[in-house]
Amino acid sequence: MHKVPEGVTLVVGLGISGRAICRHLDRIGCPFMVADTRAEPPDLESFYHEFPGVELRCGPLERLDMSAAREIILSPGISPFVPELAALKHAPHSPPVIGEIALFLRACQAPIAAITGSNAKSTVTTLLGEMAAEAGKKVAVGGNLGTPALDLLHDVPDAELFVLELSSFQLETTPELCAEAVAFLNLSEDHLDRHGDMAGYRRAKQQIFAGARYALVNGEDAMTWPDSDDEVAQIECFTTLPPALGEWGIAVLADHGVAGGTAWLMHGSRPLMPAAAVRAPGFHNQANALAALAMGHHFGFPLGVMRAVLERFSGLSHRCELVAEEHGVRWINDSKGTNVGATLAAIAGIGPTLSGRLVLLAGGVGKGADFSPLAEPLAAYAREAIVFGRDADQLQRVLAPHLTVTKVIDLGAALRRAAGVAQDGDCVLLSPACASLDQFANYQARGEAFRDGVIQLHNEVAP
Ligand code: UMA
Ligand code: ADP
Repeated sequence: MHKVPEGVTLVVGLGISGRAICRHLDRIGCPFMVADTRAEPPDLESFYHEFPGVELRCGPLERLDMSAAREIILSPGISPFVPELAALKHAPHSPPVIGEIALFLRACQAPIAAITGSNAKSTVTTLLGEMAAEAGKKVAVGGNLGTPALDLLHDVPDAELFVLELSSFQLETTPELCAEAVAFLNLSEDHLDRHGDMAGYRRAKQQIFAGARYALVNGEDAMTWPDSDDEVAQIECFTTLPPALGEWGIAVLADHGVAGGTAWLMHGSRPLMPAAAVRAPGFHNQANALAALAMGHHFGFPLGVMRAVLERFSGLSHRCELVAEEHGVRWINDSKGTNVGATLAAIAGIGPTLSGRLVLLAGGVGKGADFSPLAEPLAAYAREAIVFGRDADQLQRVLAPHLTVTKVIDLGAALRRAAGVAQDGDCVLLSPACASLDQFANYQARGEAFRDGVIQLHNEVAP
């Protein structure tokens, strides 16, 4: 068995975060070595180039004696509950095990705004980051989205505010975040293969509240509320319903001459902006806008500045993104719909707007989720579901009693089938409700394959 040398910090994981951990340790002059449980982690060559002379051990952790390490720092993709790491907790004099965000906190000097939830994290993080920049703040935006938190310390050394998207994996290994403001946006099934069950998944996300001064939670989703009020100094909630005093919500205000009135985003009884002025499409993006407004308000950003951001931000790539509209059929890329909750939001957002029906493309790695909540909305709005990837059989079993389901081998075959069945007024929607990793490098690669495939299909049929 190989032994981690006495007093050396062990970095576990050689992905994006692992490399950011290494760069940080390098900068602060802390000796470290790296382990990755995979036999061949990706892009080894660039690691050796960036960190010449740093020891790397690949393969199962059981082959590594970690007991003499000074500290063990985990990447988010590796669970602190794997037996080799869990065992350390009970051994006397064993090294502390922390995650990359806990390491970040030791060096971070500026306030933190942290955002978690099963869906909408990236959208709200981006919106809040843009609001901060527009309000003249020197802001660093990243975490689970874009630049890893530790790299932000180096890239934006004079940051006045860190806006961080944090996943359950990152929060699980962060005991005391102590953020200035946090948002827990929603909770639906995801990552059950890692956390075991919903209780474990929620427990990890609840760590966001530890020591927070201000917390924003979802008034319509009690799973996002903290278990104990003691953890947070001030709590507010957002909702898509008319708000009570102090809440952030949506209300229809009477208009002279307009039947039914106009929907407004509100703070209590104060109208903030017409809901239709939020440029990102769909009702769910109005909820996201409210969350960003509430967080921005806490930091004192002017309403005019925040409105300007919401009026111009059209949404991130791979989230309900219109790729093409040909022969009356819309082709929408929602490759970031990697869980059932996101796909439900896409169906609810797009289905009612169509003169035709949805053709849903779904499948990949289901992460232990229950697909049955998809059946009812698909029966209401879909012409057909075309399923592919590792958990296609499971999707087919759950959906087939409710609508036509066709199983195909991959996304390319799904696109060809969709082109054959879609009719005028329909929308072909890639919103897989699954991770992509069985057939693609990541969700971006899946979304790009969809976009390229759609363009190719249209070139083939063009006269
Ligand atoms: N892995 C091993 N053995 C190891 C280390 C990792 O098998 O020793 C596997 C993991 O199980 C995982 C993959 O390698 O399947 C990547 O893990 P990682 O910790 O190296 O991941 P990074 O490349 O550092 O990327 C992570 C986030 N990925 C995960 O948490 C799985 C990225 O979010 C994030 O952008 C990046 O850090 C920077 O912070 C991606 C993601 O899918 C978008 N996140 C999940 C989500 O949003 O649902 C949580
Ligand atoms: P995350 O970073 O949490 O994955 P994103 O902003 O990247 O969040 O969006 C992920 C998926 O969730 C996309 O498919 C998007 O269309 C969908 N989505 C966005 N906002 C919401 C919401 N408020 N509720 C449910 N799904 C949403």
